[in-house]
Amino acid sequence: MSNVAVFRVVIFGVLSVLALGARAASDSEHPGTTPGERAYKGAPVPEHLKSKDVVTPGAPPLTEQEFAKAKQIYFERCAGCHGVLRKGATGKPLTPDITLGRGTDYLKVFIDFGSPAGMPSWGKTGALTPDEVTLMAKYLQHEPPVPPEFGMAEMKASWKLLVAPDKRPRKKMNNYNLENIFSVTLRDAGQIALIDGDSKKIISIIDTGYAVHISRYSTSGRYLFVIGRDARINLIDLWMKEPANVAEIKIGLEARSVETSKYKGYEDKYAIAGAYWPPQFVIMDGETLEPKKIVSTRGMTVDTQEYHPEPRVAAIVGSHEHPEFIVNVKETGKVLMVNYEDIDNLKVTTIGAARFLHDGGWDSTHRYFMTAANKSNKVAVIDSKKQELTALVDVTEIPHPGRGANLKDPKYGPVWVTSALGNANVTFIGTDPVNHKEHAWKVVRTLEGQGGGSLFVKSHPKSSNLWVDTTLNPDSKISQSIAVYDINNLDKGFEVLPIGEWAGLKDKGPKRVVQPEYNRAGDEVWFSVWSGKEEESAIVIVDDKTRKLKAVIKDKRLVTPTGKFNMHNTTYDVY
Ligand code: DHE
Repeated sequence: MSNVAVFRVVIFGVLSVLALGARAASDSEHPGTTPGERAYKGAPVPEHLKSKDVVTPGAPPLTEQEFAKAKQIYFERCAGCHGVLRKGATGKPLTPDITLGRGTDYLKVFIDFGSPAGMPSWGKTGALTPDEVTLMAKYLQHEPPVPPEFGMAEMKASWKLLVAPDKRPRKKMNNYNLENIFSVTLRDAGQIALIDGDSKKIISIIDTGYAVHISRYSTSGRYLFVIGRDARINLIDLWMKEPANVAEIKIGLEARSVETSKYKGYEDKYAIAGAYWPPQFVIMDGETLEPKKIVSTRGMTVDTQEYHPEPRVAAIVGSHEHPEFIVNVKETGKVLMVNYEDIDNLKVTTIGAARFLHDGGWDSTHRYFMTAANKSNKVAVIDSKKQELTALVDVTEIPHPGRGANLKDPKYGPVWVTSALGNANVTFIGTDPVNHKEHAWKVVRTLEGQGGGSLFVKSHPKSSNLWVDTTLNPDSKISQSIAVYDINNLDKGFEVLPIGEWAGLKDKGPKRVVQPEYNRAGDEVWFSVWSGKEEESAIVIVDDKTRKLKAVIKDKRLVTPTGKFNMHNTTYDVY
């Protein structure tokens, strides 16, 4: 299978519960792909299983136990691509109006053998037994069970104000240099590690949500917000002697994004979180997480203008130009600019972009939000000042920038960079419509990286390096190393640093190298070396100037480290 085909399988078809700690998948499930790759699309949050079951007339009969088992398999393996309601996302729709017509035998063949469009061969590879394949073929002809909604009453019931604002310190009570603190996702532990970037020592390990995902900071840098895939948000007060949780809430059954208000005059005032299920976002008080306003994202798609019942909320950024949150709605392909000046009379500007909006970040001026519509192979440029779409830039297969990287291209001026999951391209887009008008919003340069399966790129205003990971590449040599380019000599190609090897881990493990992140000074780059839950992992720190190994952080508490969020760089959008 070609590299591109492998990545298609990985990205669009593969669901696994491994990285969420439920069940280990054997390597034979998808030859040539690592468990981490299989895990990437997995979205199995157990609470979906509380859904209401409907047995559909005309569909093959199933016992209660069979229905329950099939439902579990569906949520663990299929929902990430086909959607909880099976209306289709990156995978095809699988509602009974389609599946009943196809019938059990047809569906069995599809599940058994997969498709070139990216459906994995679940039966052939042994991931599902023949009985399970038959069960799923029957189950798909029934109405999709609908997980429960999660409104204000449920949010309020889950909300815990552990330390009220008036009981919190009035000044910083510790000696940490907060500007250089890192919040590190310990994905399978459901915790974050707070690491002091100066001493490189773990300050504390703090319990967070299930399969914890990302961290963001309030504008003052005092509060840390962490979101788990189970839609639990933890608010951590970094001024306490021992930073700890001061509030907690669940905003749905499944979520990925959290952000804070950044506009002048609203610093630390609001937080927002976006859910995958139910499809909605919620604005909360920034100091207590008290939920204030919930907004559903259900609605019409940007292109064919059909109703989509499950448009998930992907990346959210806080605008610097207006008192607004900018919210990516994935399946409808819309970017919402949510004005928080008057929450009771909420104004939302809806910008049509392209379907499958996922991740993204600011250009260097913090005016333009550059965001990937990944399955559409486009980067949307949103002008946060004028509140409009500036451009939709065509890129190659499956852009995945994280927040992207900003740098000054010697030939084309300021550019924003993304790598890709589907191929080795590292794509530069011009971002300066004033002094480099002819290059603005155009792909000005495409470098060939180590391979596909890249998740994150990173640079820093003080650095002349551009770092590109290849975390999900099926070749372990590539997934365990990093490519680094000299920005002033881009045609020279990249140097490869064996970060996984430098970690010196005792277990064999996958040692995937993921998400470069700079320290406050911009002279060190931190990488996670991400192995399995039972294996040793590490953080490897490289000197940015010399590209030599500077330090390795190893600790038995560092279980499956992935994202790392430096306080200064995250708060001020330095990347
Ligand atoms: Fe993420 C960001 C969704 C799997 C690590 N991830 C994001 C964002 C979204 C998202 C929408 C943008 C948030 C924002 O900016 O507000 N991620 C998803 C998924 O739906 C997906 C594909 C599958 C899933 O079931 O969750 C997924 N993500 C992963 C991983 O497997 C990663 C590699 C490891 C992990 O810790 O889970 C992973 N995602 C990250 C990281 C960021 C992120 C580190 C933030 C990058 C940054 O620099 O801001």
